[in-house]
Amino acid sequence: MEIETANCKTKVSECIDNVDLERLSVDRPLKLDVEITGLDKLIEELHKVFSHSHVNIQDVQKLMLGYKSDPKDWRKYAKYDRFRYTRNLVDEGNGAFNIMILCWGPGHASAIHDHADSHCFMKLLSGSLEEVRYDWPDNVQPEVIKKMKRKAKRCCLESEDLEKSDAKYTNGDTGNCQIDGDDFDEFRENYDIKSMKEVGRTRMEIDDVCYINDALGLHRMENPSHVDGAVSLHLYCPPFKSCRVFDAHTGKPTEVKVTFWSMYGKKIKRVLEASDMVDGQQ
Ligand code: 2CO
Ligand code: FE2
Repeated sequence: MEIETANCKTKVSECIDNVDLERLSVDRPLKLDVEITGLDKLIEELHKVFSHSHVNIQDVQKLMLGYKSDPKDWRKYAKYDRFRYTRNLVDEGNGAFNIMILCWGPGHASAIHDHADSHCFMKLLSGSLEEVRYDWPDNVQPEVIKKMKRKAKRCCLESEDLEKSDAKYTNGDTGNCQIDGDDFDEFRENYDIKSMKEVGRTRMEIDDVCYINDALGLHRMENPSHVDGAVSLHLYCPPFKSCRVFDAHTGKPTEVKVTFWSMYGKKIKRVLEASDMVDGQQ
């Protein structure tokens, strides 16, 4: 099935029946056939797109590309912290998605993280950012891959035809269908101490748009400038309240809450919790 028909209104693991996941990464240049005049207009258009039950990934990307960053549109949301990047809620998208502006001070970076089975669209509004991609560590798997393995197992049991189990998405160590995703994680609960494997780097410039989901891997974002801030616009579908961060040296995952620094342009009063002590936002 073509990328154009991939539905990003659902969690990534819920669209695997219809989508060739390798094609979810849209590298080829998109034709720019829309011009969006202002951030409010972009949000209005996104609401229209997400009011349908089926949402094309490329349609969302095209809309985000069609908007040309103008600081007067987003300045009121751009609130920085001295120590780490901030997440500033702009729109709750009727619950189906959310839109936020992230502010990265000089040198600020995220931890390596997943996207909680959601679709993540990102557009650079100011400065520049580097995206560093990683493979999942051997001992941890995203929901989408677990689901594929369960599906492959069912398929094996039904037909006894190992060929059909799509070995690409089953981990070779499982001997194809012997152990399903959850058992497999338990089976290997002792971590292999291995550094996370970097698989690519992309420098984002103003108005660039990129997309990631858990099937495509993990990433960390970094503002490479020691002088300038950077501002990015993010759309997540569905919205999520926690995700996992990964230790770069061991691959060990930790579930962390994601929080907002401000909502609708107003700074949030924060109560310091133990979980705030986890290093960095995601
Ligand atoms: N996913 C991170 C966050 O929402 C930002 S990195 O870009 O996806 O905090
Ligand atoms: Fe991210």
